[in-house]
Amino acid sequence: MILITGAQGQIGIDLADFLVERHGKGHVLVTDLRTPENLRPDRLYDVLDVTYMESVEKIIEAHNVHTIYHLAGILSATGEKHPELAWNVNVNGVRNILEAARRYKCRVFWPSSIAVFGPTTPKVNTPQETVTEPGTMYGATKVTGELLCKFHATHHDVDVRSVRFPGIISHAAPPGGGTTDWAVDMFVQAVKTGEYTCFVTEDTRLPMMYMPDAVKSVLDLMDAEQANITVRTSYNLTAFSFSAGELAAAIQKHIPEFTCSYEPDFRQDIADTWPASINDSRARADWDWAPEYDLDAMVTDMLYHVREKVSRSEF
Ligand code: AKB
Repeated sequence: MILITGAQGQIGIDLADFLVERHGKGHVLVTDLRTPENLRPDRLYDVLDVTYMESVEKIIEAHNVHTIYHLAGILSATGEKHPELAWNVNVNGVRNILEAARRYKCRVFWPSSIAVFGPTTPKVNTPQETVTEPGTMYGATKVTGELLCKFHATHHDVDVRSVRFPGIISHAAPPGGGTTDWAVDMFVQAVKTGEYTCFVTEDTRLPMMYMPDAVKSVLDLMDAEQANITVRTSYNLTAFSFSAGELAAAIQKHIPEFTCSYEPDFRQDIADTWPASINDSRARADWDWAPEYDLDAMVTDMLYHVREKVSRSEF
């Protein structure tokens, strides 16, 4: 059985679709803190709090789990407001999963983030191996998680693989509590009201990726030959970078009357410490990583789907 933790989150919802399509409904168990209100008949559900080791082991044993997509986690903005929660869920969660993976011989995917980088990291074309001194608790939990992954891979032979995700743009599920959430909110407000007040400045530039590419990266990495995996902390990964102003301009090509204003809040301080662009040549070399969507293709597709959802009052 394949286990997904945090499956109701931004990545989990899309990843579950692909994994169910590929392996069949009976082979993918989606878990989260709560079961969703609208249960889908093509899903196997269970409740799992990854901070409890007993619960993690119980579910792995009961379902004969062999692969874990460990997505349960607290994002950067929420992590700054609730640092203890971020540490408990992100660090104790991944530690429990890795320890259980060692005992039950499971493969693991775990998402790290560009948040492992900080103010002392080179900001442009950030290399794979560089300074990781994050300025946030979220970043600290991701650096710790990466080191735990490397420890379990090298000392206990756990086949754990990871990528440092940039901001992810998706229409299936809204992000929750991230610093890059503006990139999704802007689409929804552009379609719904024609105006958006962005919480970072117009020239704030961050690495980003469209969800289909994020899902593809997870599948490609997990499909790669074990001998090709040379990074056991986490792979740098990106698709494109844009500033808030550039995204607004790209949306205005489709919705000319759209206006965007800028009122930076505490999330600006987080964004300012993150890279503007990422060097992901190692992922490209080791497992042929290549994104399919550029900025214009992503904007066109996002607007199509967001309009559909707004017309059905789903956003
Ligand atoms: C966030 O903004 O917290 C996430 C991330 C880049 O890890 N999207």
